[in-house]
Amino acid sequence: MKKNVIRCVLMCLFPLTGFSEVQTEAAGNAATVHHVERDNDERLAWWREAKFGLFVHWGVYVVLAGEYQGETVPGIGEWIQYKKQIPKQEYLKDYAGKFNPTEFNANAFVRMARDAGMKFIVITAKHHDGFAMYDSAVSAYNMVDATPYGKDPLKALAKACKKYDIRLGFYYSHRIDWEHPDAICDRYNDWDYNPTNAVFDRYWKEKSMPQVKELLSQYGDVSLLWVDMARGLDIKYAREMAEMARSLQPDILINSRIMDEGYEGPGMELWDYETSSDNYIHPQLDMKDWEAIVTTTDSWGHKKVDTNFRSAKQIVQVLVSVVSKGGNLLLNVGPDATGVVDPAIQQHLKNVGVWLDHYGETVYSAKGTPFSRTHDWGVITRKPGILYLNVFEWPAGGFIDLSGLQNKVKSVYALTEEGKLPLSYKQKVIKNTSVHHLNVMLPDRPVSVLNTVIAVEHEGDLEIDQSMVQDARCITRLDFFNAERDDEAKKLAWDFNVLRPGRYKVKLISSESQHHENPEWVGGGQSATLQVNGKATEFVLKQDGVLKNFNQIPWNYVISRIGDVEFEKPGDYTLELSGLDLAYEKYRTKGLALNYVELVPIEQP
Ligand code: H79
Repeated sequence: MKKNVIRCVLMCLFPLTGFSEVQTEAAGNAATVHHVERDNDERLAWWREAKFGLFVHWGVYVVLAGEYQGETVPGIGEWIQYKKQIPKQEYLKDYAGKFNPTEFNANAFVRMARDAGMKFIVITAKHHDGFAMYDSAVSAYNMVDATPYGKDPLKALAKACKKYDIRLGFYYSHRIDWEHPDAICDRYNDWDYNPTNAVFDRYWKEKSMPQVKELLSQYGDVSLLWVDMARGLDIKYAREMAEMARSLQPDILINSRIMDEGYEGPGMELWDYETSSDNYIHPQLDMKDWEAIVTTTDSWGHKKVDTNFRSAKQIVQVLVSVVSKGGNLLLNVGPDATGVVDPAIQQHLKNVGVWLDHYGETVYSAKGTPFSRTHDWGVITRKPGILYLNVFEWPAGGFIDLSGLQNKVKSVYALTEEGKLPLSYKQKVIKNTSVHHLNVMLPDRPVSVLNTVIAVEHEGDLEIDQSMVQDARCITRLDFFNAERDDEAKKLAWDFNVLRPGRYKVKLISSESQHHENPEWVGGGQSATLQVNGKATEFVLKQDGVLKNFNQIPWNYVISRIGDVEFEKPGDYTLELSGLDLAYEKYRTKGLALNYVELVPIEQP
């Protein structure tokens, strides 16, 4: 049995009938991140402060813009050549041959990122199609030699980045290349090429390595080498590329996709931080050095029909959610064939930037939440001596309860455009325990339509008692990653301490699967057992509602009512779920992706 228990207490501001002993042990965190010695604190320092960067997917595919021979092609736009098996010669002549982004303005582009509050840009220098978006002497399949544009947009971008003090990184598809006959590997170009005489090593030596060398020696300082889809790539290649990159740009950062996602073994120290799965935000809290990559539409590369724009509010919520989990956000835009980002996205980014101007201290240089649990009203970030409560759901009672902050609070205020707005608060120790409890009266209404930030300044070094799991509305969350798990027996258990007896509704909140193209709720219809202190009830999992999910756009949370429970008197209880087919693997796509169980008090008549 995996021992990973959280002790928690159900309580409320309303009259309590009693308290019992609370054990104060910190919850473990089921994060699957590998802590390899990576002597990289110095070069990561800027990245840990920056928090927010712009990802840019731009290539020949935007000339097709998601349409081929009069048909709209579903799915991510930059894969259109692969999906429609477009021959290399046709791709070159009909699409590269018509790529003329005369409206591309590198200065304006970098200003857009800067004004959105972003500190770095990562642009596709070569995506899987193999087309170099710069002036490459290695292959004529490039922007200068093969398009009517005839210029090197990355040169202009590098110059503009320097001018505006924005760091630059290059995305380079190191393994997949649909142009090169020797790049035979998983998802290769099997419509033009026959693998019989192909030698991957030749592609590697003739194109992949030399092009990365060009990018890292002809564009000034390059802060990031962003590689993708290593799947099956021999570790010797990853090592060779990382070593070359560091020899040319000693301070460069390399993301984890330089090697197989699941790879464990010698060489793991070659990358600096972990990129999570596309459009996937880890459920775990405060992980070490990771990055979420998130689209602003449903595609990375521009598509005509792709107008499902993320709002400024969604972007801000994703950003602070990622920061609350210790990560950085790399937010993608896809310029079109003229070189321009959709004005709607530009407007949203501008609004995000204005918000960050006023509230950025909850983001820049901030660390993840110190709590081992999530909160139902929003997310927490922190800096030395200060916690930031980012309030997504305005609590009905007009206050926030926060238990477990053991330090003496010095002041509580809302950040506003006019400065600090002091808020009244009370701090006390919960009876018969050593757990501190903070009650903050919120302003009458949200201060910001995008995200209101409440700062809690405290004395001394932060000390958290993880034993409480409750919030202002007595709703109790039992997070998946805090459960005691027995995967073989399909059992999850949480021990907690009930202060306020009564009847509670039990809701199970899970996510739709992260499959990008058609989100799907996996796990409905299964029957399982809910057990509280030995009293078991069966339930069948069904969808009783959905919650818009600010964490894992574009997948919803699904709510399932699984029963009611009664806590007759104060004391220790165990809640157990058994028989559920759960998704346990890292990205949690096979089975039910359980996020948390919620206990919601049923008002007594
Ligand atoms: O660059 C963006 C994507 O193009 C790239 N990573 C981000 C940052 C990416 N590479 N691979 N994938 C994403 C996932 C691959 C999905 C696939 Fe398919 C499933 C490829 C073939 C089957 C999606 C569906 C694309 C074609 C069909």
